Amino acid sequence: MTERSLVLIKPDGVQRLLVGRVIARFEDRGLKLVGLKLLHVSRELAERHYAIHRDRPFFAGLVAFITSSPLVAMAVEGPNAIGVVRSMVGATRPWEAVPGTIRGDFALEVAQNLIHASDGPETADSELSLWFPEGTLEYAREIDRWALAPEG
Ligand code: D4T
Repeated sequence: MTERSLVLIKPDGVQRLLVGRVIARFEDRGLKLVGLKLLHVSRELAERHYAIHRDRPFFAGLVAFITSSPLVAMAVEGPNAIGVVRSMVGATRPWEAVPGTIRGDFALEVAQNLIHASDGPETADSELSLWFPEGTLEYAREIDRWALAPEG
């Protein structure tokens, strides 16, 4: 099933010069980039994105962190993209993330865990509308006749 997922490379990823390497992992896997931008997030957008954590003790720190410096927002598409991306990202607590995952290879702290990815279809839909209100792209890639099963 073709899905779309929102991925954020958080400010620590941009500051640590890891943007290209993280994007390359998704490209290497075969996922299609259908949205990509660098932005300095407003407090309002950060609070809406993390609304589910509003009552958690780490909420204020989380919003402060994600608004502290630019981040990269991207939309990726592919078969079972939501689960595939989550498994590539690794566990929320980086010390539990398996080596080979993005957090398992590049992160140590939960507050600076480098990356966010949608955790289910409903979340993906609402996050994509929040971060890409202008919509995402549709286009064909020549490589897909080698990387993906034919439709139908
Ligand atoms: P995000 O949403 O950033 O992709 O992370 P996860 O989906 O993997 O995990 P989450 O929603 O449970 O956490 C959101 C965000 O909060 C930070 N955090 C989390 C924190 O600073 N302290 C904590 O104890 C937890 C659980 C890290 C990610």
